[in-house]
Amino acid sequence: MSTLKNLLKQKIEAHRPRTTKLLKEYGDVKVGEVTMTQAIGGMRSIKSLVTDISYLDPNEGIRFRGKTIPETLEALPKPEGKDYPYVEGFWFFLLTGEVPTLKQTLEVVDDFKSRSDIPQYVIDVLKAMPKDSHPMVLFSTAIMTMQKDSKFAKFYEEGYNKMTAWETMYEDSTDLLAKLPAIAAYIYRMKFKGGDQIAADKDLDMGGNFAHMMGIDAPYDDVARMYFILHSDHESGNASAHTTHLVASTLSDAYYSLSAGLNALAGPLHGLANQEVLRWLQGVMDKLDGQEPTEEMMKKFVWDTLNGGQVIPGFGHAVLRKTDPRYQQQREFCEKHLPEDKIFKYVDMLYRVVPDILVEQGKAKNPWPNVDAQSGVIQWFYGIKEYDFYTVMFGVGRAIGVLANITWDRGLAYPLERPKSLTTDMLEKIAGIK
Ligand code: HAX
Repeated sequence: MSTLKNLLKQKIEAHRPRTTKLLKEYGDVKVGEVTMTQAIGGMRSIKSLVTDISYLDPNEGIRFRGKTIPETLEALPKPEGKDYPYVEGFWFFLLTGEVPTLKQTLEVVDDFKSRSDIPQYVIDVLKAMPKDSHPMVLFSTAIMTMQKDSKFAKFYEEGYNKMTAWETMYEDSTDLLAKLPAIAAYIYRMKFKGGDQIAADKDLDMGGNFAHMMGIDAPYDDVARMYFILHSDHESGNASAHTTHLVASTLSDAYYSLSAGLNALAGPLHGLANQEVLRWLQGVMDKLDGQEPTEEMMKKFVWDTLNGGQVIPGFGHAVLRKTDPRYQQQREFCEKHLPEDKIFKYVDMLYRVVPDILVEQGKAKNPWPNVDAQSGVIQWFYGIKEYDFYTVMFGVGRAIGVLANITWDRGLAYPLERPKSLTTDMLEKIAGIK
């Protein structure tokens, strides 16, 4: 058994009694209450999910295993001469809560390499898909295609055991993660580079290899490492994480679950927002016909968008009430590597004008930028101008978080998810108006 799997086994076994005690001895203790607004309004903030992998504070932003983003990036081992850590070490950290040594990290790097080949049938299916399929459809389909190889599904068929079920979930999750960067790069080059594929370089780590297969030079390898880590996990309630968890709770395997989660990520209010930011900005630039927008012009575009009944992509959040630290991290990268970039300047201008306008409009509870406001700019700068690919890269990152979560879901034997619904009549009776 690998060091990571062995440590994970110890962690899961040590954690189980905590969950069992809470359930058996404190099962009736109230965690919170549900208001009418929450029942009708998308279950905002109802405390009904449990994860120890990350926690999202409305003001501070995300902590992975108790560490802020800067602390996480600082603590994890990095490839020599690089600014951002190995994604493989981050996977170890999310799963176990322990910062791996370089040796432990390199063991995961090797494990990923041994699992990273994409089956030929996946390529055949991708090539057979309609040419105008969205990259997220291709990505999600590629994952579904591989379900036939699920070790968890086989384990279930051959005699399921609740205590060891996490092991095959972990195996499926690792198989998937190891393959996702190559699948994503394949989709990109098939769809946008005339099918001119670049073979993986088995000497490189996950981030380095992704950059290599995309055909983009350094420091894009660091962009990939940063991007995958920043987009990985945002606790359990966001649509992609929640969907993955919900599907996994039916004892579906990691392939079905992740594919479903990615379909949720593909919505414009969620992961697709990063392509929408660039699309919106392109619209602004087209209207200006090459002219540099002033702040006054930008304000007008923002108001026009709001008055047209649309949201400003990249701003607002269901939980956060301050600027997203994932936005800040990417902004710092831009300041270092692309301070003079035209689109970065526009995005920065948006940062100056949008919050005040959203406050003046008085609807959005959080007027500040989220992760998606900044991420497209970096991709555009390094040559990925096909913005409908951006959510696929978000998806590779998000997979790290949701797969770690469903492995733990199995480890702690979380049950089938099944909230209760009411009718409008019943709500009216509860409100005392009927
Ligand atoms: N522009 C305009 N209006 C906005 C807004 C924005 N950026 N953000 C929120 N609002 C509006 C909402 O549409 C809502 O209006 P109605 O009352 O007319 O329905 C009102 O403000 C209250 O919304 P809220 O409670 O502040 O926000 P929600 O929890 O309902 O939604 C969203 C959170 C992220 C979906 C929302 O802020 C939004 O649509 N933002 C733009 C899209 C975006 O950037 N999505 C990516 C979010 C990060 C993420 O998940 N990435 O994957």
